Amino acid sequence: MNVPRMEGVRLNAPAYVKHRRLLEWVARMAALTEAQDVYWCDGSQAEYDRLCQHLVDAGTFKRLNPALRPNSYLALSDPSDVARVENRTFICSQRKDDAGPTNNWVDPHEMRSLLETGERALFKGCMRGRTMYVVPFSMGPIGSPIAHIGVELSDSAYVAVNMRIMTRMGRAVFDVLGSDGEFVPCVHSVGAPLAPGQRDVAWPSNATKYIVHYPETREIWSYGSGYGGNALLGKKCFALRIASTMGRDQGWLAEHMLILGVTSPTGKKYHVAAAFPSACGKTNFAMLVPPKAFAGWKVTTIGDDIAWIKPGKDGRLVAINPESGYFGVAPGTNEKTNPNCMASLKRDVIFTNVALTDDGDVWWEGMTDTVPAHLTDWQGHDWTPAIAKETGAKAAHPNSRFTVAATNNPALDPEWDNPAGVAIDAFIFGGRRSTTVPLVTEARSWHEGVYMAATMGSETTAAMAGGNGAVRRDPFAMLPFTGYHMGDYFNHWLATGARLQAAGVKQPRIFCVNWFRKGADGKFVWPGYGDNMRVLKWMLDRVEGRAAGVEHLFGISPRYEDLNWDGLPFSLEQFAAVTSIDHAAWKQELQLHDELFQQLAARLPSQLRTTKEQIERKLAR
Ligand code: SAT
Ligand code: MN
Repeated sequence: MNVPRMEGVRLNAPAYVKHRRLLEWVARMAALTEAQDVYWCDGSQAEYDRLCQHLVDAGTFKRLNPALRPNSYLALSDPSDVARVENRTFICSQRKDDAGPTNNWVDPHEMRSLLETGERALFKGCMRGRTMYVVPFSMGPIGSPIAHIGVELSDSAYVAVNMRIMTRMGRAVFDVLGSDGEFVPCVHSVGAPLAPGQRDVAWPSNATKYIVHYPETREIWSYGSGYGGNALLGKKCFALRIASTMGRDQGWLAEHMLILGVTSPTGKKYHVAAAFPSACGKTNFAMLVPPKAFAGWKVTTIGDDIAWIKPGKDGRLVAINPESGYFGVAPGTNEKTNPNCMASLKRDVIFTNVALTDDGDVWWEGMTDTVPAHLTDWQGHDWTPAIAKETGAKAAHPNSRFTVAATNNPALDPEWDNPAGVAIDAFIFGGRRSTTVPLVTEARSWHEGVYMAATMGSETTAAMAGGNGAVRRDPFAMLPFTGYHMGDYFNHWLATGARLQAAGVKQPRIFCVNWFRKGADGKFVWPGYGDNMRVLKWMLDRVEGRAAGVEHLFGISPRYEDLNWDGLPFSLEQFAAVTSIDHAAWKQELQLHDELFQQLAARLPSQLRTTKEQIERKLAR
């Protein structure tokens, strides 16, 4: 085959790459970015080890004490590059209306001029002095009918090694791609070209950031950040923003959902997909350890962040986890809140922005009851409990993260890698609300469930730059991740339910939960974590038609006596504190629903308006 040539740079493509369009694109991007050289990742362990050593040599990684945390590293980012940047995230569809009012939109021509074609385009020469890594990856088991392929070009070795954990990355992807397979092109630069002889910094990045999606041509361009979802483009950019538009066009769903398996003591297995905003406990829920009173129940993890859901052979909705690792929030993770996660983190981990102990291990707020006497904090400064008390400085950044392979998880579901996916029995939607929203509510119909999910609110967290605890509407936990008009997205969900019904297929039940109600003392009332099993079991019993509950304003909830309280002292008063429905608060809540509906009015499905009117009528009585 005739391999494209480039001025000055060698393409270095391995002989097994037969995809002409891909080769031409890589050559074009290397020329645009003026990368110093091009390296094709094969995904091998030897390559991973080599790149990690390179990152150690560059000062980006610190190797942790191998006796305490074998084969693990700590990266400290630039203090200005610590979370997803929602206000710098763009959906550049041809028409502004298709991006909708909840997305930042820029005309694609204008954006291309800014990034690629204009005289001072940001990507021109942005990789000078750096290597361009070609990172081929499959979102989902390689070859699965639910999976899709992407190729990320990045000038960050940190991205390459994280992508190896988070996706099925490497040579096998090219076998699936063949000479003409479909892939989503993803271009990423930290935006920090090096002049000849210029010394690099440990965490190169740029104050100017653009996280850009072209939904029609299914392209991703990311500039200026090296952190998480801004830079690991398989995750939010592809698996949610681009995939949600693919799903709309092709009749499937790309969702911000964990997927778990639950096996009952009689051996019956259920699969549940649950949507929560970032940093609201998806990883903990996906790895839940049932309390002692639930002996015989077992929860297993299929995914902790994203679900791709397609109609299976029998018409039921089947889901895969498109990822192969966890990029989870470290603070608050400990032996009590998530023992399976702590076990997963024993070795082979990349930690980012947690604190370093004096013996070369990691620590974060909430990891242990006893706080170490001295640490190096996430900004590389001395940290002691006394300093923290005085300045409020956190040892670990609130959005500090671990990257670890799913295969490290002792609770990994045997089906997690099954290309056919697992059939979904129930959907759960949950926000972080200190008031108003009850512990659990079952929707009486698919459209009532869509209403609940669509109007969900949540207090913002450190996962988003600027997150400060204020309540915002976060429909389906997808506000920052839906790649098209949110009204169309609601329509797509309604249509999915209607399709199931028309095919005579049982629709998954829909539930709405809130683990985060607070008491007058400002503390969480519900114990959460493993005790969420109590609520999960009620939901599965509802699916089986054997649990009771009461109907109220907007759905069905359990009474005190409908939940199993074995082993948990939880009073009726406490139960009331997490389940009460305050009519005055709900009147206000419905005004917030109304604000969202007004914003989306042009494309809002009428069923949602009707559902809202029904609730309002009941409230007025
Ligand atoms: O988007 S990230 O992968 O950085 C984490 C999140 O917000 O869920
Ligand atoms: Mn997430």
